[in-house]
Amino acid sequence: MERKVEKVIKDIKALKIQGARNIAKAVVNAIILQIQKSKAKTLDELYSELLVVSEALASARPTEPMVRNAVGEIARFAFSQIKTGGVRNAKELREKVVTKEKEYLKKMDENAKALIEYGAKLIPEGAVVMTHCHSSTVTGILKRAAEMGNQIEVFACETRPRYQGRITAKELVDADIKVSLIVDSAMNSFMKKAEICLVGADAITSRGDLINKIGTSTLAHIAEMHDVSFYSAAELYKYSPISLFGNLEKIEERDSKEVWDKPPKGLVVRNPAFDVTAAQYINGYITEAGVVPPQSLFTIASKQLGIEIEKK
Ligand code: RUB
Repeated sequence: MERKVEKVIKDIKALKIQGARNIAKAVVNAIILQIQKSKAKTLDELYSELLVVSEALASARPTEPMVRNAVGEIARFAFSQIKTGGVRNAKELREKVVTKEKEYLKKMDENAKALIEYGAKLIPEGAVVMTHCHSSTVTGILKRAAEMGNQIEVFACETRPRYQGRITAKELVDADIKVSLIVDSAMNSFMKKAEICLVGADAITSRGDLINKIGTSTLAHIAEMHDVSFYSAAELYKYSPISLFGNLEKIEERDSKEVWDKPPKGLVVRNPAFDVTAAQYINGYITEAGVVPPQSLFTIASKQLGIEIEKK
């Protein structure tokens, strides 16, 4: 494997690259790099190399369907090109895979742009917005809302143990948006001031449940108690097709040292990275296809991903 690709895997594991979109983009770019540098001489060799690198990149963080959807799509594309004679040799496959991956990146950007417009319009004038962790999609929406003249105020939860909320706070301060960083346990106190909650998404199940940074479900439950609307900004590629077939999305459990590096002997420290927010707490998903209720996401996303339910 290319050194730079190994470095991408290391950086994803260490959260130097974080957030589902950033991870998916890094993965697609890493595949482009690997394939461009590939010395494979035959179609089989190149296809195997693509599968090996895809598997290594996709397993760097387990709870990331956006990555799995991206690598799955390119592997299926390469396979069909080989099987239908769309390519005659490794050179042609290399070129087609790279072109397809570049188109994928472009599509991701277009999706994000469309989604951000819908999200920005959804935020009430001068609203106080609560958010959690760091989602590039959410900060994109907040910055666009401010750009449109909406004088929003944001409360960002710090998001222990890795404090990704600080990334959000810094990004918003740099964009001249009024923002306060709060400890996670202050969620309830500040929810009273909020009009809307906006979080990102790592995975969405066929039931419309949301998997996002640990603490998201707490935020959603508190929002419900205070009658504050709760939205998740998620490209349709975050939909997890495996959930349709009864497979639970695996919740990543990270190194306990992130919570306490030298705990007393015998103490068990748990560190799940994500939690599940039931669809009933979610007013809507802000997607590139518009703001959709959790119950419809499965249908819309399946169409986009080309998933067909078998008719028996
Ligand atoms: C990040 C996180 C984000 C989603 C969405 O967790 O939970 O809300 O990934 O981000 P981590 P985006 O920091 O552990 O990766 O909208 O950028 O895809």
